[in-house]
Amino acid sequence: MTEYLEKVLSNFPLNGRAVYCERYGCGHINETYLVVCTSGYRYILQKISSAFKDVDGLMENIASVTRYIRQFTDDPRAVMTIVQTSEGKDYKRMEDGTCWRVYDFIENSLCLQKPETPEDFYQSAVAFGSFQQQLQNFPADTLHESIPNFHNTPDRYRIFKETLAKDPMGRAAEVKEEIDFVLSREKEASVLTDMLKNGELPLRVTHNDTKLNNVMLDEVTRKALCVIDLDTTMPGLSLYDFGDSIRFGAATAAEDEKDLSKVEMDLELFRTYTKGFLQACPGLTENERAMLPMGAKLMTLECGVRFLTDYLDGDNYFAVHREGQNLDRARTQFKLVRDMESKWNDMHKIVKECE
Ligand code: ADP
Ligand code: GN1
Ligand code: MG
Repeated sequence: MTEYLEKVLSNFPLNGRAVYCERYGCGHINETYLVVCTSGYRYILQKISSAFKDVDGLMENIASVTRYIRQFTDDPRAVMTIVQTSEGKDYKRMEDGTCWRVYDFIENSLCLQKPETPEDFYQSAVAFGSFQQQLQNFPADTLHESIPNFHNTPDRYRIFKETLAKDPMGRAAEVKEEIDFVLSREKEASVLTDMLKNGELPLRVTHNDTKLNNVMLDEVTRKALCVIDLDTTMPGLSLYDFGDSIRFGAATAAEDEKDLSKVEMDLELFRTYTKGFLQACPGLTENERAMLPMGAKLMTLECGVRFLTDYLDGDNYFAVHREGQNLDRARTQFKLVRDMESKWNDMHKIVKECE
C-alpha cells in the first residue's frame, strides 16, 4: 500500500488497521481498491471519478437512497453501507482535490462480468427491478443530477457531432463506417425523451448504469443481494435501466470483443431478463412495457455513440487498457443494435409473453 493510500485511509475509522489496499474490480469510471484490515474486516475504497463535478450532491444521493431502501430490509448485504469519515462526512476530499469514499465490503458475494447461467441474469433483473420498485415513492425531485443529461440520447449525439467536427486526434477518417452508422440512426435517438416531454412516460428514480457487474449475488444461493455503483442514481426513465441491462447482459460476447461474428443479442437472455424485471417491478405503465425493446436499442446505440465519441476525443473518459479499445467497444454496440433491429418483432412478442 502506498503512503498516499495510507494517508487517505487514515481519515476513516476502520475496524482494525489496514494492511492491504490494492486495485480491484473492472469498473471503467472510479478507481476502486480492496482494503483488508488486521481484524479481517474488508472494505471498498474508491477515488471518485472527476467525471462527477458535484461530489456533495452525488454522495447525498447515495446516502439518501441507501437510507430509504434500508427501511425495507434488515439484511446488511441488501443495500450498500457508506463508512463515514472520522469527521462524520460521507467522503474525504484530500488536499490535492481528489475525493475518496469507503463502503463496507459485501462479503460472500459474487460480482459477474457475464452471466454464467440464465438464472444469474434473471437474478440481476430481480435486483434492478426491485431497486426500481422500492424507489417508486421516493421523492425524485430531491435527487441531484450527478451527470446532467446522462441518458439524454439526443444530447449524446450533439456531443458526438461536436467532437467529430473537431476531430482532435485525426481519427475520423478511419472510422467512416461507424460514423455513418451513428448518423443514420439519429432520428430515432429522441423517441424516449420526446415521450417523456409529452407525458407519455413517467419520470422515475433510476440507477442508470445497470450492467451485470453492478449487481451483487450471494455466493452460495446465487440470489440477488443488492445493486451497487449508485453514482448515477437520479431521475430518469425505467427504460434506461432495463435497456442498459440488456445491452450488457444479453450480449453473447464481451463489450470489447474484436470478433464481431461472436456478438449478438440473445433472445432467450432477453426473455429471462424481461421476466425478472417485470415480476420484480409490477408498477410499470403500459407505455413503459411497450417501449422496453426501444429502451434496449437506444441504450445500446447511445453507449456506442459515447464509446465512439471518446475514441475520436482521444480516450479521455472510459478507462482503456489497450489501443483501439473504445473503438472495439463502439463496434460491438453497433453490431448489437443491428441485431436487435433484425429481432425487433420477436423482442416485442417476448415482452407480451412475459406480461
Ligand atoms: P465503477 O463506477 O468504476 O464501475 P463500481 O462502484 O462499480 O465502480 O466498483 C467497481 C467494482 O468493485 C464492482 O464491479 C465490484 O466488483 C466491486 N465493488 C464495488 N463496491 C463493492 C462492495 N461494496 N462490496 C464488494 N465489491 C464491491
Ligand atoms: C461506465 O462505471 P461503470 O464501469 O459501471 C459508464 C456507463 C457505461 C459503461 C459502459 C458513470 O460504467 O454509463 O454504460 O461504463 N458509467 C459512467 O461499460 O459513465
Ligand atoms: Mg460499476
